[in-house]
Amino acid sequence: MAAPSTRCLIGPVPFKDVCPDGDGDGDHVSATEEYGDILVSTLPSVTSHGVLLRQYQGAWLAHHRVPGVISIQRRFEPRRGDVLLASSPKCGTTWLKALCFATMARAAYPAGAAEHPLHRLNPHECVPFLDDLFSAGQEGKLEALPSPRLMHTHMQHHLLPSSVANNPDCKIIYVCRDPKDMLVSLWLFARTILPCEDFSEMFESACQGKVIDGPIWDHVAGYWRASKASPERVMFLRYEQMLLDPVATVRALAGFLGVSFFPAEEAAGSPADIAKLCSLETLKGATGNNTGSTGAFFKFPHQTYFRKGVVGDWVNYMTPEMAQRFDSIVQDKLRGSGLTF
Ligand code: PAP
Repeated sequence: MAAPSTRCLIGPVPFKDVCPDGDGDGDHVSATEEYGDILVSTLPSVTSHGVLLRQYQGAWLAHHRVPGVISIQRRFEPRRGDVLLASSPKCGTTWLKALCFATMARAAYPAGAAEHPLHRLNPHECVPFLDDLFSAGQEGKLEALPSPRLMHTHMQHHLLPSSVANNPDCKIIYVCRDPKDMLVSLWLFARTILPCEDFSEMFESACQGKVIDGPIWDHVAGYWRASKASPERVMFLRYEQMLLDPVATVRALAGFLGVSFFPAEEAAGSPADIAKLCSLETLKGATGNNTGSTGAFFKFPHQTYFRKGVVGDWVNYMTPEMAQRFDSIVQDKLRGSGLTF
């Protein structure tokens, strides 16, 4: 198969095909070097799920990502047509990346094709993660991507630079999930490679909002409000609803992105092909997800991004009392927003 970067004039193309690992841009000193010790070490800190978190502008960010977030706020240059995926960790990021990539790039890469990039690459290798990229000083890699670019962030909405948050030419797709399932998924994921505390300890931190990229309620509320204010620019998805009807989700994504399926594509079963290609079952079995790892700072094996993918697994890790307590905290924090879990 020809290298996609030379074969396609339009994006998105798999990020890893354009910027193989280790291919740093060399133009910038790393943001960590630039802001790291001066600013970040003065911020309030806590350690949760094996990660040192710093409180920056109200959000609990991984220590190593604070410089990246500052750098995004100062330097990110959006392009017309950019699409930014946003999520709190463990809420369906990997799935959303796969679905949007497959939907947007379907002309170049038909979902039913055996050589589709999602068979050989992890979705995180197809869609760049801005927070890590900027922290590592590798944001220049983004310039090599043809438009429209498809990118991802874990940043809360209020942290986004205005050039993105208020840009009529930049769309945002957000996915959220029952915060109880998110917490369980996060704990199980983190402990695969990090020195994690007991679940009950992480739970206590989370109740105070101290969880990576949290507070969770602020994360969802920010994008919820933005989607209510500008539904044509900010799409708000729920993991649970996506699971109920993945094919309808694919159609909704395509419609939001302005690339609705043509009748001929519908007749050929393109939305269903995309949903199947991006299903947990297919991705779990893909070559690219059974080898290698992802992450500029922590290297998580690709397999760790795929587990059960169900609703309500919290029941196996939380007592009914814990669940009730957490639910009421979240409900309280979201009161008046119109958003409930
Ligand atoms: P990330 O933020 O670190 O990228 P993210 O992809 O958001 O992680 O979350 C992983 C969760 O999504 C896992 O949930 P679980 O631990 O409750 O099982 C994972 O199983 C689930 N997941 C990954 N890919 C898919 C998919 N294709 N369909 C449905 N769920 C998925």
